Amino acid sequence: MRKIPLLLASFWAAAAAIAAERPNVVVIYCDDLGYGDVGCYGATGVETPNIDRLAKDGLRFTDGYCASATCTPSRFSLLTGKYAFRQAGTGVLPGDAPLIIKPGTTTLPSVFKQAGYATCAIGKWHLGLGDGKVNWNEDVKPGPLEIGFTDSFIMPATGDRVPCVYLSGHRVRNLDPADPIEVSYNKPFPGLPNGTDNRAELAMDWSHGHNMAVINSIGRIGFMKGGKSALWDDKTLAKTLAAEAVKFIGQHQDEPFFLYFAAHDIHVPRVPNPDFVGKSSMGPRGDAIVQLDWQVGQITSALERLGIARNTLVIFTSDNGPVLDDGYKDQAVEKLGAHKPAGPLRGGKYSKYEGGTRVPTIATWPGRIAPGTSAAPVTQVDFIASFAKLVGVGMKSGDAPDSFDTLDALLGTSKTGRKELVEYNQFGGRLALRAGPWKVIEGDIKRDQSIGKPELYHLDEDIAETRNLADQEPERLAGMLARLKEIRASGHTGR
Ligand code: NG6
Ligand code: CA
Repeated sequence: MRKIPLLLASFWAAAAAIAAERPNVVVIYCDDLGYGDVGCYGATGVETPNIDRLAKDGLRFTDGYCASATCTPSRFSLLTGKYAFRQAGTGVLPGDAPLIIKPGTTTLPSVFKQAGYATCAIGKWHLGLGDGKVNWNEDVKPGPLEIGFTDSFIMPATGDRVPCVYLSGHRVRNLDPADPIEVSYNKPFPGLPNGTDNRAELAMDWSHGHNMAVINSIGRIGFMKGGKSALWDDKTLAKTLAAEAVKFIGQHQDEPFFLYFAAHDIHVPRVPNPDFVGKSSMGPRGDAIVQLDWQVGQITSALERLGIARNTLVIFTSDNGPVLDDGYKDQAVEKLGAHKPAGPLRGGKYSKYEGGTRVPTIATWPGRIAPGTSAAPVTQVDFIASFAKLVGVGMKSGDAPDSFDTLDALLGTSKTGRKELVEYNQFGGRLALRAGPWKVIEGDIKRDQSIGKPELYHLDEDIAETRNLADQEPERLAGMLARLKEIRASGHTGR
């Protein structure tokens, strides 16, 4: 036998040991949950014991980021490791949009699949489906199953966008072929109620938008006809998704699995189950947080009951920052009280400030991640490269072009994290760059012309981004803006 140099041999042994761990990985991806919306991040007006327990047993990040201040681009980046500004058409999608991740792309689930994992997507999808006009009455594909998931149970877009049905694998669940589904985002179906003409009869009034189809007495975005037996029930949505998660975990308890649990909460329309109504002091938005916490409890207690909690890494985080009135009159503003949805941060969903993209981020892996708090900057764009490392899968050049392996920071063994990261707001195509404590925000851009002034903040001294230091630090400003230009032009940053 050829002699293997000692150093190399021990490197291989270490790599094998890491790959051999093969923990289950559960990503609990919340919708519109703000930095200050849960107990362990300072929430008042609502209690979140299950989420707080994850933080107590695991690592709570003070500087965890999603990739964008809205849903679709954040999810795109999470699943592909690519900044969404690099691909046109990755903004908030209508419910009839084609799939924006090309089958064959290396994705977060495909990495786990390659490592032999069962991989499942449950909940909100919002990344498009099909490759043209979808026929909801046939196999709906490509979708999650074509980009690396072995199982899926999804809502096609959002709770407020048609079609309001679940897709189990390729098929609309409970569809009666005699009552086929038609969807349109520009033309109403004659004779069906709409949110403007039938406003007085709505169970929840809208404040802006959400006046097209009326489904379950709630106005939605987009028009839909048929599929009556397949419609979801808003009140049981969370319970349905949690039950699917528990089912998947039970079925795969004896093999490694990756579960992407994309909760609908706390996105609009906020229609919590009667079990949770009135359980916060903040009306439906707060009650939806209680419902979200309950779902977390369903997942963690299933892991414990099956004796696999110690072999499971749970990551809890959100797709973008908080919003109060997002188009329905659900008292989110009126009943807010002292609660601060974005905690100390400025802005929220749709915003270029920290409230848009800095989100609760918790990693729990009993026995493997030491409990505590970490100030290492981490971002969801890095999940793919980091987990590829964790499960011992190599990636080709060009895969996940903005994803860095920051596994050590995610597991808490390094406090370094990202040296720089991009925060993206699809509105105006603005980018922000955080490097150490500094953050630069590009001026607004319209038709390739800069129409606003860039801003510069020192986040350690001014977490609320109240003092724009652009004029005081012209060189730093110029340097960071130049770096952003480079990041844009280079086509990749990570790998
Ligand atoms: C907006 C919707 C908002 C929400 C958002 C997407 C209106 C007036 N507003 O256009 O309600 O659906 O899109 O949210 O229709 S996200 O979390 O999926 O990005
Ligand atoms: Ca969202």
